[in-house]
Amino acid sequence: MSFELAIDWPTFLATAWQKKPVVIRQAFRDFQDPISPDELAGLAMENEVDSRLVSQTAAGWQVAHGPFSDFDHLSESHWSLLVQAVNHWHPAAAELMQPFRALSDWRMDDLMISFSVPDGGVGPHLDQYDVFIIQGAGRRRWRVGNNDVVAQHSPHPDLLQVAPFEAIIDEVLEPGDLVYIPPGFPHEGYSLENSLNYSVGFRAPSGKELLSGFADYVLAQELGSRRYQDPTLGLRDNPASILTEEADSLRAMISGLVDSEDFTPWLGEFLSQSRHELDIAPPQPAYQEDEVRDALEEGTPLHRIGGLKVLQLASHTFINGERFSSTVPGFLNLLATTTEIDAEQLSPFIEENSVLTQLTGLINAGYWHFAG
Ligand code: AKG
Repeated sequence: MSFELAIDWPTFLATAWQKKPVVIRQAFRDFQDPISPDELAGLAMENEVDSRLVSQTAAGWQVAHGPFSDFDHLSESHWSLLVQAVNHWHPAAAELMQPFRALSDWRMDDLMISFSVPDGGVGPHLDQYDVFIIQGAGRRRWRVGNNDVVAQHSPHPDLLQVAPFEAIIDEVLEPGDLVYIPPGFPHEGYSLENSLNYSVGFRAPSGKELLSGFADYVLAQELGSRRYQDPTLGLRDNPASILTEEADSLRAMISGLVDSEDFTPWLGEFLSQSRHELDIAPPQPAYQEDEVRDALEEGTPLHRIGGLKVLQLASHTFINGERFSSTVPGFLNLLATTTEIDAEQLSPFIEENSVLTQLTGLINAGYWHFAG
């Protein structure tokens, strides 16, 4: 199943992206849910899948974390089941991410799917990332407030909410409608009936995440061992003072590392790591190169596993935190741009031994698999 998103991207980027929330009616015409509530519940029973059940009871807000063994105790209203990174585990649901690739793979986080019964929701909250919430089956009322500074509180240790807010958007979404919400805009969704919602999230790293990630790389690669030097040291009036030029030299030692040629490979490795567990299942037994060639010659397409990040920066390609290069122009570009590769697309490259070796390695790592 493929999804066609009716959106005018240039207008959306100029007027809404990171600026204001908007509702787009019938963004997906004749929307068909790629997953059923039962399948979603099944995923929430799996150990590897991150899921939670949020409910509102007479005793207040409750949160339970998956994996769940059953859902028999649930009432008919006031709860939502939320499953993260469904695109990693459910190929049909992952297709819903495709139209949003227009905004870049590196910013895309995951597809969170919620199933809510009447009055189900996680309460008023805000996120630190951009989200497109698509309405699947059922109808849900979405309220979105302005991005004034709003205090957050925890009605349950695992739930961060904001106080009631005045809505700038207050609409009931129907299947195929979408609401886009930039970071920091409070929002809440309440189901009018049993409903499915699909949240396509775009996450941006914070300065502290970047700094700490780069610091880990500096340590792992044993970079930055050169020590501060001061062969022109003079005498000073105040022995306690750190002179401005000394502080500047010390700062330059840090910025020099960031400005060095090590930054680019680190950035590619860092950004190509997925935040959520991947469904990596290396084939047993491993493929031999001639078996890969035979399968391709028979026309079997290759699928990339859901959520695997394949990014390109400068002359490098990064796959799941690892840097790759190839002497065959176009091969890694094909892997980066296409999530399903047919044998014909690979045919210009596959006669190269280095390509076959690299591709076989990636298949044996569990990153790509033959369809079927
Ligand atoms: C979000 O993705 O930010 C949401 O608020 C969705 C929550 C839900 O689907 O209940």
